[in-house]
Amino acid sequence: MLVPTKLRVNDDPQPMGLDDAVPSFSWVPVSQERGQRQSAYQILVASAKELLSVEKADFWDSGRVDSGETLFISYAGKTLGAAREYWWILRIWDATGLPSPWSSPVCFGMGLFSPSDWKASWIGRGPEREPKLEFAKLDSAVAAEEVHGPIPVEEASALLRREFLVSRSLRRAVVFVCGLGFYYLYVNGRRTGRNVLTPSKTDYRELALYDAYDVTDLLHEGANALGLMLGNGWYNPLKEFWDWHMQWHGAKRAILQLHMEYSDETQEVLVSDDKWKTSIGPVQSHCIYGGEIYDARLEQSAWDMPHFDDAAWTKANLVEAPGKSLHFHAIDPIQVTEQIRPKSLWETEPNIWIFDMGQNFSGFVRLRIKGTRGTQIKLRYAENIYPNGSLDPRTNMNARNTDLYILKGEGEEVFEPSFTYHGFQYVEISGLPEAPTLDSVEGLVLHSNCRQAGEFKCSNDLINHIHHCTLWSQRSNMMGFPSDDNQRDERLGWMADGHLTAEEFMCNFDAVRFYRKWLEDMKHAQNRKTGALPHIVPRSRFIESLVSPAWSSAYPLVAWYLYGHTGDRRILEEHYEPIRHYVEFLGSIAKDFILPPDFYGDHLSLVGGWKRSDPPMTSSFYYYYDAKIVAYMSDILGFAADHVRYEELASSICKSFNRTFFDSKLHTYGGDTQCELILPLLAGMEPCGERRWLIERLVKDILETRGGHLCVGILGAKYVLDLLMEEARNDVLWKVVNQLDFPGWGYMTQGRTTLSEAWDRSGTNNHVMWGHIDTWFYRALAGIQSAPGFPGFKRVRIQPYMPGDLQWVCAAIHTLRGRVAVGWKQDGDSFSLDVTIPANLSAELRLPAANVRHKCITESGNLVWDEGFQPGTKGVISGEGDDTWISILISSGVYHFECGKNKMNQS
Ligand code: RAM
Repeated sequence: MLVPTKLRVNDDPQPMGLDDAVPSFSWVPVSQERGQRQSAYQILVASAKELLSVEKADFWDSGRVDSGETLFISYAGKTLGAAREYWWILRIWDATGLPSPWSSPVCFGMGLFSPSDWKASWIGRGPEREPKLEFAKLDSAVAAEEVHGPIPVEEASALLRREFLVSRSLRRAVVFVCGLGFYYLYVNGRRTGRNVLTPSKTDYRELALYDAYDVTDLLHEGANALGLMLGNGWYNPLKEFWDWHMQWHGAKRAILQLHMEYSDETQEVLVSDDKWKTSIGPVQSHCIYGGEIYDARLEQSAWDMPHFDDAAWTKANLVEAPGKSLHFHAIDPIQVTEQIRPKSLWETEPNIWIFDMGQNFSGFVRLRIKGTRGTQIKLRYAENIYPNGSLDPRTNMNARNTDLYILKGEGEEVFEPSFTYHGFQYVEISGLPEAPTLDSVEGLVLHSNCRQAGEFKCSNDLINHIHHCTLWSQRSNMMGFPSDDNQRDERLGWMADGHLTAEEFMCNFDAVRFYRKWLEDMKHAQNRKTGALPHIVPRSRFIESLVSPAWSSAYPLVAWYLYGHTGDRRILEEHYEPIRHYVEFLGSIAKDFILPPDFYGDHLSLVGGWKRSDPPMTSSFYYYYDAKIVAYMSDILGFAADHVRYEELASSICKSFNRTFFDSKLHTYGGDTQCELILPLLAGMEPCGERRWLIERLVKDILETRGGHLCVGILGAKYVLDLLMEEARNDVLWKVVNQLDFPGWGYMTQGRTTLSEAWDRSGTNNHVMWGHIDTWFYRALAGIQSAPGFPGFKRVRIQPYMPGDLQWVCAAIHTLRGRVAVGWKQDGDSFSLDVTIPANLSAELRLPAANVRHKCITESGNLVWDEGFQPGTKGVISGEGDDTWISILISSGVYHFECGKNKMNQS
């Protein structure tokens, strides 16, 4: 039997606040038996749990739909109401026509779809109107001050409160809220949800995001109170970081709407308006880069409870909306995902203590402390220590990463900052009333809480270490958008860092909502007139004169990767036009299909004598790659004319590219560097007949000239992995990956717990942009791939590369269609392979012929391949030369293969 599990609406297991009138439904069918396929499904949607039956479902009964599809089934029932709650169930039929039982009911809550659904006003402490500049200048608050005079920035957190009466029995209450930069919402003194630094950063001029919480259980009949605490976040930063790092958008502000449905079927809506009152909070100063000053003496106890005396508070001001639109926060929110106990602790000077957390991460520590009122405790965070054990904050650059806590002196006090985060391994604490212990602090790991989707382990410690470092760099840099680093005064959505690691992210985490949000950010960031895209997203600053397709092409690339990972056509539909427009923009600045040099080029390359934008081919390579992506997209979407047009464009770019960069006498590209070979070969741009030779040239340079080392920057380092894997030269990558000396992943991660910014370990200790190596671990060493032509793992390919000196690999990817797992072990001449393929899917197993030569393969005891005994077995030999494999087709299920000497043959 086949049973549906993991029911999701819009990729969310329990959404609350959807502002999509046509949500989509997905599930994962599971079965104990092999080869089970779904043949049909039926979905019911109702306005109440009790109505979930075929006779009663009042919103949608899809009827029995003959289809094997399990993802993104669009809602097609009655119009869903704003702020309403719905329930759904599902049953599926297997290939024999046997239906599953109905699933358990799952709830989904709708949000506020249109501006008219919002009855609330934006409120805050700032002036009603603030200097608004015309588009071109809006990114410069410094310029704004020149025109309008000084702009005040309130450094303290803002408190907003409102009391109200619940007059009768409540059936359901849901609140929709956005507070900028960040907010915490309290209901009758209790914090709602676990989100921190919420909502995720956007370009606020365009878009802000609201959260939704079911607060039914927090309210009661009688007097109730709502409290909001607002922090500056990315919205209202301190002046010292204007304009490049952080852009000023206005004073803190919030909007809130509470929908109450009573048991007697009546409804009431409470909104943010000028009936709210405001004060400042105990957070005296705060900034993402700077840190936080918290004066516990200024806490106003019970300010978020009813009957609090707010006579000294002032009326909240009605203020302008921050930007054009307000949408549901449809991305995994930033939350504390793990707690870490410090590894060691020492005193560097009298009463200056250093805690070593043993791991570099994003977040902060929670400090437990007792002391007299007014005592000041300082916490400084950094990635490094000096040889003498004292804190080395140099990689923080201009970010102070310092928190200050002032005690109120009332028993044990607990401090963790509210509106900042730090990238660190060490925290220095001074001012403590007595010597601390390891229990005085715990580390709180903070990031967008995307479910971990990858598992990887193998018998090689170095590879496990690189995987560990990649995973932690990735976790440190998922902050509502992919950030470059987590400690210095950047932490920005640098687009190359994001696209170079997107596929690694998709192996390791459930990436769908995260990247869908980032793609929306990119759409908003585009210059609608010219089609140009910035280098950093989200960000309300755009310097159009700096052209960097290597960064801006994150838009086409990430859309394409996400489509490949999910098979979700809507991604293409939603982003096709702006991506096409971007390619047109590139065309408008090209001369004879060649672009001016990329602003950054192969960033942090090791090629001596290169300047920042080298190699010169970088931008034109991306122009070609992007045009190709548009050609693929248009083909899938059925835009035939566009398909022809962009294929032709790609071919014109390619010709011009080779005329400009290919040296037909020396038979190589540009200066014959690794990167200049990798880029065109990856895209298949090389002139006819040159491929083998160029690949050999690249391999020779890596293996012979450089003794198994790369000589590339961040672009080359990603694409060399994809290229050589495609070319079945995993042996070369195996050499590269196992190097311990400079330059290599082994060198950059030695003694560290995250990936360094540069091959030579300079810059920060935590940049994720080299992390694509992890994708190679999953795709090559474990061999888990989505079969080409079957986006979204609709069909799986398992093709492990088993180097002689690797004993075992154990890995899995939780795809949207279920968990694909591979474990292999080799011992001398024989190996075993365990494979799990989710129900409803099939897979092609490809085993390198070299590993199975003169051997036989059994599956759970049955012969499936025997070189001497081919007839009747399932394996087929394919490929050519060194790249030959035995191909075995399998359906879903759990398999155990053994490969060894031709025992059967001999018996
Ligand atoms: C650095 C960032 C980032 C990179 C840009 C070009 O400052 O940290 O990693 O993309 O520069």
